[in-house]
Parts: sequence; structure tokens; C-alpha cells
Amino acid sequence: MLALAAALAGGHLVAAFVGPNASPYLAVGNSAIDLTPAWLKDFAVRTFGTYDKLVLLGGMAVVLVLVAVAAGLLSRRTAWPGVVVVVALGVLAGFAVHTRPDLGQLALLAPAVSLLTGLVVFRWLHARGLAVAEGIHAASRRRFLTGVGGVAAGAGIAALTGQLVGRAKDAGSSRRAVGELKVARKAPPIPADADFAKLGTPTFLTPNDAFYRIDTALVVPQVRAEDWTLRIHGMVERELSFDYADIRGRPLVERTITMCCVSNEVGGPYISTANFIGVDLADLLDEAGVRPGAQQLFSTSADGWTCGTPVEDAMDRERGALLAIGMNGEPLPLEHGFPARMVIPGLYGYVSATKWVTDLELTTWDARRAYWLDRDWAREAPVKTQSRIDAPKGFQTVPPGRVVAAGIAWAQFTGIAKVEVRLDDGPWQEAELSADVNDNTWRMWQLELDVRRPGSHQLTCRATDKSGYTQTAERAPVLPDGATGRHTVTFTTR
Ligand SMILES: Nc1nc2c(c(=O)[nH]1)N[C@H]1C(S)=C(S)[C@@H](COP(=O)(O)O)O[C@H]1N2
Ligand SMILES: [Mo]
Repeated sequence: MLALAAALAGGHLVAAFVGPNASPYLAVGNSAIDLTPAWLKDFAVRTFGTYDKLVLLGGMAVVLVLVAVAAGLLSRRTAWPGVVVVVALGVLAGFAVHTRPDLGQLALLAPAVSLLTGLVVFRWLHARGLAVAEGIHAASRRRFLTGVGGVAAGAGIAALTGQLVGRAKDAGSSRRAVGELKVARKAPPIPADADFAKLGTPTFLTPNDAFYRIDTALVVPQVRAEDWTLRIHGMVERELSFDYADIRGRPLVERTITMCCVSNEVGGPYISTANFIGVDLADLLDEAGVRPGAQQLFSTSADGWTCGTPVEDAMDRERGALLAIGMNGEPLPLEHGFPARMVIPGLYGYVSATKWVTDLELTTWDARRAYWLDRDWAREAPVKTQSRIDAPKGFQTVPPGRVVAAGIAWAQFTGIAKVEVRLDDGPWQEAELSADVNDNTWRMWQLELDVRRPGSHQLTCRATDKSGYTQTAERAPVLPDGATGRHTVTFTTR
């Protein structure tokens, strides 16, 4: 176990210099994420929500400890079972690093150092351990114990140093140096009656640190503004490249947009709203000159994640797709894509919202397949008209009489026209809607109910969008293009 810890620590330290994701533990974790079958990933997200990454890292730790203990027990007489395990794990880590899309050849140094450290430490400790078992010298026990202590301390120091060096090289200082973004066209102020937060709905704008976060990155990609470029190429008249100063120097617009995730179950939490600051994606694409026949805007992030968006949606000026560099008055937070990301109203995030975006390729659907497309998710995924009950909470107990129900509804790019609520088997009653901010954002609703009968009650809601479509009651799972069905909450009056 100690040899393995030393190996991981050594690799982690080297990774701080050649790329944090080259740390063997993280590289294997990231590869595991990419190789996980869709059903298992679904299950993980459903069960652990955004703690899924923590669960993965913890699970890997448990497996490693078990493997190490087994290897140690098998190595009581000779060292070779342990050596085989160290080499196998080292090769596995090397393979993981080699196949990560965001890591170069130099990154292989990290697993190489891990393998070497593991071998040397294991042979060394093993020899000392054998001496104890054979009881040749009385001093051998003490020598073994000092060896154990030394390795443990060394591993701890290496891991900690790796952590500190890695932190010092993060993009946080670059983000802090950006300063204030000058916005040429601000979003209209949000009216005070745009949410019913007092009744239990979210606030209209989601604070940055409460904005939902979904991505495949175990460690937040660290891209400094001064190192960032965005390349536009493929089926264009002229290839273009922009750096951060180019983008922030253009007239910046601010738009209030609600984003949501295709993995959001009916009633789920993966939806948030922000004032995004950036430039029209259509402007950049027009400058490059999109050639006829381009169907897909294929975007790639600094960590190798990819996303395919229909060109017509990215170019639609009415929809207002952004290359965003700011969020709620600040530069994008690191977790939300600093220095730049895409935000396209009305499409689920996995087909529109590439964070840490560095490359835009105009291409066809046949030529390129995006990350989630290869994992059974749909090619096109417009947001489905949906609504959610936030109050009363499921299984809450409230006094009988006046009960105020409240929640949210969304149909980005279409807009919400109506929300209706039904108590038990009663008639559908129209709820009061909050101020209409714009068609690309959520809308809150509230309704006062008279709940006389003590006992268990069921509340259901349904939204109708501005096209006249009422959300279906038919249940569909999140895979392949977003859940449908009506949110129902059971509560008790007593
Ligand atoms: N680079 C990168 N961008 C990404 C993703 C990702 O995994 N990697 N996930 C997408 C998905 S599925 C969603 S729902 C949104 C979430 O954006 P947020 O984390 O800022 O809320 O980002 C999108 N952009
Ligand atoms: Mo998502």
C-alpha cells in the first residue's frame, strides 16, 4: 500500500509541472468517466447527482487499497507478485495518460515516474520486510519501521508539493487580473416581481456559486486568458483566430439566459439563469464566412470535450448565441468555462454550451461525432417545455387551509405562456406568472390553494409555451434527448 501511495504521489508531483490531468489517479479517473457505459453513468448521475465524481474517486481508492493489500499478501515470500501489480498499474496509468485528448507526450513523464517510484519503493521496503520475517538481525525491525515512516512522509510531502505547485499555476490569478468587463449593451434590469423566491422558487438570477455545474472534467481545466485562443476553421472562407484581448475589446453584449441540462429529471435541479456577457457567435462566424453545406458547428474544449451544434441555431441572430466571457458581472468562473464558453438559448447544454472552448470547426454531421453523440445521446436536442413545483416540498407537512404553491417553468427560445396546477383530482387551475423577462429565461409561478381535507395530497403542474404547446404527461427518460412528464409532489395537511 505504501509503495502504491508513493507511486501515486510521485506521479502527482510530476503532473503539477506537465499538466494536472496527467496525475495517474486523475488520468485513470477521467478515462473511466469516458469509458463508462451510458446506463452506468446515468445511474451514477441519478443516484449521486453532482457528487458522482467524488464517488468515482472514492471507489477507485477502495479498489486500489484492495489490490494493494492482495498484492502485499501474495508477496510474502517473493517480491514478484507486487512487482507485477506495480507494473500493471503503471502501464494502465500510462495508457490512460496517453489516450487523454488534452495531454501531450510530455505528460507521460508522470505515469513513468509513478511506475519507477512504485518499483523502487516496493523492492526496497520488501527487502527490509523480508529481513524482519527471517529475523536475521535484531536491528532489522527498526530499519523496516524507519523505512516505512520515511516512505510515508516522502509520499505525503510529494503529494502536498504537487498540490501546491498545481494550485500556484491555476488560472485563478489570470481571471482576477481580467478586471471589469466593459459591456456596451447591458441586459434590461430584472424586475423585482420576476421571481417568487419568498414563496420557495429560486431567485431569478442564480448567483455564480449556486449555478448548476455539469461537465466531464475531474479537475477544472486551467486555461489562462493570456494563453487562450479560439480558432475558427473548416468549411469557412477564411480561417480566423482570436485571443482574449480581441474578444473583450469588441462591443460586449449582455443577455439574460436560462441554461439547463438534458440529464435533468422531471423536477430536477440542473437549471439556472445568469446574465451572460460576450459577443454574438454569429458575428464571428460571419467574419469567417460559413460556406454552404456546413451543417455542424463542432466545438472543442481545452480538455478535449466536444460538442456538435446545428449551424442554423448557432447563426440564428434571433436566438442570440453567445461566445461568453462573463457571467453576472464577472469574468466567467473557472468551473463555468473561463476564459470563454458558448451559450446558445433553447438548446440543452451538451449540444450548445462548450466551456473552456478553444476550437470551432464548421463541418458536416457525417464528418465529426461529438462526445455525447458517441454515447447514445441525440444529435439535436432543443429544450423541452417543462415545469417544476418548488413549494410545497415533497412529503412536507403543512397546516390545512391556505397553501401557496410555487415553482418554475421553462421553454427557452419559445417562452412560457401559462402554468396550470392541479390539486388531487380537481380541475386544472391557472397559476399567476412572474414578470416576463424574455423568452430565453425561466418563468416563476404561484397559486394559492385552499386545502381543507387533512391528510395526503397530490399536486401536479403543467406548462404551456408561447407556441400553444402544453407539456406532455407522457413520461420519457432523460436519454436520449431530455425527460418529459409532469412533476408531481405529495404533501400532507395536518
Ligand atoms: N468542456 C465542457 N463543456 C461542457 C460540458 C463538458 O462536459 N465539458 N458539459 C456540457 C453540459 S452537459 C452542460 S449541461 C453545460 C453545463 O454548464 P455549467 O456547468 O456552466 O452549468 O455545459 C456543457 N459544456
Ligand atoms: Mo448537460
